[in-house]
Amino acid sequence: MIQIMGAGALGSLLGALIQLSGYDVVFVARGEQLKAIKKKLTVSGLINAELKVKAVEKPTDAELTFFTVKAYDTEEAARALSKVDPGIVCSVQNGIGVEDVIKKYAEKVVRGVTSYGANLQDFGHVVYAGEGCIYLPNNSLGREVRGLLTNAKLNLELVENIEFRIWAKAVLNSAINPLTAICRVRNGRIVENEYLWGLASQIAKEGEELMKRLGYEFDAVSEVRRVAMATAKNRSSMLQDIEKGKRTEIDYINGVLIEKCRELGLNCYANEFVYKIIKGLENELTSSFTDLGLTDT
Ligand code: KPL
Repeated sequence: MIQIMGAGALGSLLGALIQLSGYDVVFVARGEQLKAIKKKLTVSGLINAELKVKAVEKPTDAELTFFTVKAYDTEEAARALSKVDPGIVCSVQNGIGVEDVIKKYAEKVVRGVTSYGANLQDFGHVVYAGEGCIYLPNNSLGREVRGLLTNAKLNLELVENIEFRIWAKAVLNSAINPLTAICRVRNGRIVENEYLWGLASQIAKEGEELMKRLGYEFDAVSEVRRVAMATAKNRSSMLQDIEKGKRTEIDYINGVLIEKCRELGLNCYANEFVYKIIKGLENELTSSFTDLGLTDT
């Protein structure tokens, strides 16, 4: 059994792709999303499918659990997993440090990074916006995950430099996500709109400097441009959160970068600027938080 812990946009897409490959999948969700996928899960975009899925509120035993809850839900979801035998827990979340929280509650934890693009169009309806890859560390757990999914139509790649990829993804997210969320634009506009590109490049440069200090060479400005254009039509996960009036993952992306920059005495003004705007928006939009449920990354 393959389990999806947090069947929001990304989780639902991964679960659907795995189930369509013939695997037994259980989707753990909450609230409206749970209600909807109990009836059916619709996938549109790069593929069109309607699936009858096994949808539950509480996690169950599994051989492999994909952990796709929002970064801020990590502790609560990991605690829930500790009540069952989740098998290998594979986090493909956004943000830095989430795997350390899961490790407090689960024995076999592996941190991956994904570039799959998914948007939740409506509860129970995920749009497969971009084919991507799940990068896993080339260690015994990473290899085990790949072994369990050999027949799945899912791009899985074992890499030697997963730490680099985690930081690189966070830097990409730090430049694309807040600006798309603040200006309510799709990813491509970050490059096409010269004012936004000026800011995005500044944020990227701060991330690049930080990564250099951590020992990683990363051409962040070019990569932000490439990823924003490759996902031009995508609405970033932070934009989707803001549009739904939900909390965002800013603390686990720009927040962590800012903390690390301050620790190392590096400039991070552009990151601080967008961080404060997103926190301000969160305060306004979510002053009546009703749903802090398990959602997608
Ligand atoms: O990871 C993403 C996100 O939206 O969280 C990007 C790469 C920006 C794609 O939308």
